[in-house]
Amino acid sequence: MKRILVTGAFGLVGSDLVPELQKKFGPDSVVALARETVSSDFKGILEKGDVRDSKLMADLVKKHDIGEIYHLAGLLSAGGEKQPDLAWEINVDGLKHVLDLAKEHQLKVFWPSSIAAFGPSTPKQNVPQHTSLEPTTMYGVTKVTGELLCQYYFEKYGVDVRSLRYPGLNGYKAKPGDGTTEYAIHIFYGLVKDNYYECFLQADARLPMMYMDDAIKGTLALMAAPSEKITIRTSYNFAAISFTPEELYQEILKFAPDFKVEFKPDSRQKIAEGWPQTIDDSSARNDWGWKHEFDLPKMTQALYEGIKQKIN
Ligand code: AKB
Repeated sequence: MKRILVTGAFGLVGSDLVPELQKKFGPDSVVALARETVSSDFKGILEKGDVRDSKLMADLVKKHDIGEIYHLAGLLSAGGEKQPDLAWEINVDGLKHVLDLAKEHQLKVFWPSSIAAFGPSTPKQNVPQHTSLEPTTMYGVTKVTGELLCQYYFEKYGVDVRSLRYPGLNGYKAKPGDGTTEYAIHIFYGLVKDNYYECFLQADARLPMMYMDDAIKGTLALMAAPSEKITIRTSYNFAAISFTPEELYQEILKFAPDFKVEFKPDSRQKIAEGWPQTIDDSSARNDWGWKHEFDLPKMTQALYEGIKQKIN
């Protein structure tokens, strides 16, 4: 069997996806590519390098006889605003290298888009699959560009590339990245370490969110679906729950009544205001049977237990 390459293997999604892929296909079938961070307990095939290096990427595909790539490496919304040129290079040039390799070697590709592809002109509620995509962050611009590139490579070259517009994903295996929805992970570090958290979004900043186990399940289901079921080749709307920082805080207070949160919004609040609050993901549900399991209370418990165990 050909191997699977995962870029951004130790990021928020990669840290959960790589073990699942290893479990499903065997540890020898997965190659983890990291730029810098590698978790100390990692067991498996490891490569170090940068997705901007097209020669390195081509060499890896040949060396490991790669048949599939989960291309997760990327800068997030807040990080992208600090370094817009770097965001473009990693998020767009990196994806283009992967798609070119996919065209040459008939690789199957997963690439994540994001709710950041939406913007202020997108409806706030129940965003339909086909809608206005006018983001105001560089991260969002790279996601819209990436979606169109994916569709182009599918239409023109038959590349089997599949994508999901990830909402805010909440997991505990990796440290949260420099994003906007990531407050929903940081808050648990505040809880466990200091019993205090200063939130960088307003109390009422409602955003689409999902627990990581659901995201991994959905990602694997999309990749396993027969090609004829995939009707969207830009990126599927993908949703589970939506909540505000205040609602998450109230959920935590149920088991940690002394926990204190103060709301001191910074520049990330403006990013959040440009994104929708709820998403219509009926195409994903109808085409390949997407269904989420984790609601807010279940996600809160899982994150609390996971982060508590990690810190202690
Ligand atoms: C971010 O907030 O930048 C990311 C995302 C929604 O893609 N978590």
